[in-house]
Parts: sequence; C-alpha cells; structure tokens
Amino acid sequence: MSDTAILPKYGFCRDCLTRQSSAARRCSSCGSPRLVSHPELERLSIAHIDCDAFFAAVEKRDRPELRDKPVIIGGGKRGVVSTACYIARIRGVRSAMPMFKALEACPDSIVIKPDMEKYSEAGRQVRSLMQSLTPLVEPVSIDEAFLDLSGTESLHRKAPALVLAEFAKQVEREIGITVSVGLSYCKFLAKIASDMQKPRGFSIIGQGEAREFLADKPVTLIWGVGTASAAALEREGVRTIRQLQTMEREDLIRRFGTLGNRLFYLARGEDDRKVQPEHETKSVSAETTFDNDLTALEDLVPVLRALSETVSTRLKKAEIAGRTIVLKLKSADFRIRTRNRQLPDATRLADKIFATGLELLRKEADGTSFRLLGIGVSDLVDDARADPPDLVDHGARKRAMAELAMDALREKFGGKAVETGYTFGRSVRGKPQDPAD
Ligand code: TTP
Ligand code: MG
Ligand code: MG
Repeated sequence: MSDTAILPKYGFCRDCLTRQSSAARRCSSCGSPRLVSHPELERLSIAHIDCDAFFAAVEKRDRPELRDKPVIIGGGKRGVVSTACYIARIRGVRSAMPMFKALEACPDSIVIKPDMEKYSEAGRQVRSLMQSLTPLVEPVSIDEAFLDLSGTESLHRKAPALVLAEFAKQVEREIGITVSVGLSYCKFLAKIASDMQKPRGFSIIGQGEAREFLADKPVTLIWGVGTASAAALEREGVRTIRQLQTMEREDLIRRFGTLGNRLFYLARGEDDRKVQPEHETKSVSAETTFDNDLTALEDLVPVLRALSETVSTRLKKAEIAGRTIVLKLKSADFRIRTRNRQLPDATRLADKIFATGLELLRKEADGTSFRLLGIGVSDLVDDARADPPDLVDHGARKRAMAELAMDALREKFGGKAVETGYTFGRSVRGKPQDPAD
C-alpha cells in the first residue's frame, strides 16, 4: 500500500492513524477500536466540526481536578445552563435548563460562571488550526465550522478523512479540548454527522446511504424546520423525512412556500450550498457625533438604538451577520474607548445588536461626557446560519419575529413607517457617518 492510499473498506485508526488492511475490529497497530471505514471514504470532503461541551471543556482543561466531575457553566443573569459537561448530561442536565432544575437533577455539580474571553480565545485557536487545513472554513458559531477540503489532497498528500482525524488529535494535544467531526458530500449531512457520535465523534454519511439514512428521521432534523414549521407539517400529517421523499416538489411549494422547496431537496440529501469562508468585509458599523456632548445613559440609549437599526439594515441587505459586537465611544476629551462582546451565534438583528451594545454601554456611562457613539458588528459570516430560529430564549425569539415582521413592513411602506419605542419621536442628533471600514 502506498503511503497516501487508504483502502476505503478497511479505513484507518483514529488514534494512531495507521491504515488498516483487514476487517479486524481493532487497529492492527495500536489495538484501538476507534476505526473509521466507509465505501466513499476517499471521495468525501465536506466536513462539519463542533467542539464537545465547549465551555465546560475549556474549564476542565484549565482545572484538571474537575475532569471526572459533573461541571455546569451557567448562572449569570439569566440563571440558565449554558453548557453541561457530558458527565452532567448523563445525569439529566441540559443546555438552557434553569439552574435550579439542573441542580435538582445533579446536586453535586460544580457550577462555573462563564468566562467568554477565555472561550473566545480557545475558539480562535481552533479556527486558526482549521484554516491551516484549507482556506475554505466557514465559521458557524463560537465552537463550530464547516470545512471544504476538496482539492486539498495534493497539498496534504492524504484523503480529507485522514486530515480530519489528524486535526482532531491536534486539537486535543495543542488546545486541550475535544471535537466531533462529521464528513459528507454536503453541508446539511456533514452537520448532522458531527452530532451523531459526540463526544470525540467521527461520523460519515455518504451519497449512497443518504436517502435511506434520512428516511426514518423526523422532519425536525432538517435545518430551518423549527417548532412552528414542524407544527405546520404535523397538521398535514407529515412527520418523517420519508414522507417528504415521496411528495412532489410543486406540491411541497404550494403547501409550504420556499420552505417546501428546501424540504424537497434536503429530504433527498441534496444540498448545493457552498462552504463560504469568512467575508472580506471586516465589519459593518455606524456612528454619530453629537451636536452637544451626552452624559446620561438615557440620552445615549435612543442613539444606540437608531445606530443598531442602521447596522442591522446594512447586514440584512448584504446577507451577512456577525459574531462580535463592538461599541465605540469618544469622550469629550477625544479619548476613544472600544468594547467588544462575542456572541455564541452570529446575528443580524437590531434587537440583539442593541441589547449587547447596551450591556457594554451601561458600564461606560459612568458620568463621562461623550461626543461620539458608534456600534458595529465584526467576525462576519454568511447569514444563512445566523440567529438560530429555535433558540430557547422565548423572549428573544418573539423579538426576532417581531423584528423580521417590521422589516417586511418597512420594505412595503418605507423606512419611517415603523419605529420602536426607543427611537419613536426622538430624532438622533447629529449626522450618522459611515466610517470607512
Ligand atoms: P454547542 O456546540 O451547541 O454545545 P456544546 O459545545 O456545549 O456541546 P456539544 O458537545 O453538544 O456540542 O454550543 C457551544 C457553546 O455555546 C456551549 O458550550 C455554550 C454556548 N451555548 C450557550 O451559551 N447557550 C446555549 O443554549 C447553547 C446551545 C450553547
Ligand atoms: Mg459544541
Ligand atoms: Mg456548536
């Protein structure tokens, strides 16, 4: 066997990366049972990688004595679980669970307040290792990304599957956390695959098995099918993807609009969305210099609201979204302050930009007089996966729906037709400027 070839039928070992030459259940070299084989092993090149119990894993890395303990990251203002390690999950703790419930389920949990700076740094490290594999890395959230490894065989001198297994080992060694890998021929199935064997998973879904694999799954597995769409499908008696596979495209479009079209193709495992690397535009922002310096938070808030709407409108127009909110202030003595906050998921919603900006602004409104306020969004990505529709925070979801409804109205009746309570009747002093980003 040449150095670069893998026999798809026998695959390779995820622990020592040795290519296998028989169908034994354990690695011929190190004895590990963590073998990967698949008939399409050498052809598949679209991957989705997601870190395992991300926040908790970073904390465990930094406090090794917690390794075998149930650890929950959460608390803070909303009093819910951000993430639970896999030990706590076995005991019934889930993301977004109210903290008191989590502690009922697992009273000996170690609860740690989130340290976003630290998680952002770990996320950046993972991202930069990904970027050394291929320029085609599309970040989805703080702990996950799509990678397109097609055409990289000549560079790496090995099939994408092996490159990915090596990557998973590298992350463990160099960053001290673990990831799960999904490998397929399209983004839809790569994403599903990465979730199939967590933690430290490595799952493959090939073209040959896609339809059958999907058939017995619930429609909610399809990205974009949230609670509302699932209920609409349920009313028509559609529960499984198999049912969608037997329906006509025209029929699906008639019943469910554009979602119907997507359902038709995804149900058949057809997804031609490209992996889109991070955008060249670095950030989108808007700022205002006041006619008279402002000091009080309540005077700054309506300005922040209006600017957030401007930024949001631009993001929506460009079909992009960003994961980092940047607040900029210039004090009366011309000192510039910038403050950042990273979000778990990219957003393009004015409400989210505003709320995050406001959190940052509260800390700065300390009696200082300001002459300029700006808000921006960076870490830009394609908006296809921004603002996940089924987030657990119902308040936020309602506001997101309201915002999208308002956008539709504005489009119909013009920009000034709908104003929110924050800006209503209060025009922003000064002239919004476009800093050349
Ligand atoms: P996820 O990748 O969804 O979850 P996870 O990494 O904790 O666990 P898994 O092994 O299942 O992937 O989210 C990444 C991080 O984002 C997570 O560690 C914490 C944060 N997060 C929240 O703060 N609130 C939430 O409701 C979710 C889902 C995630
Ligand atoms: Mg994760
Ligand atoms: Mg994730």
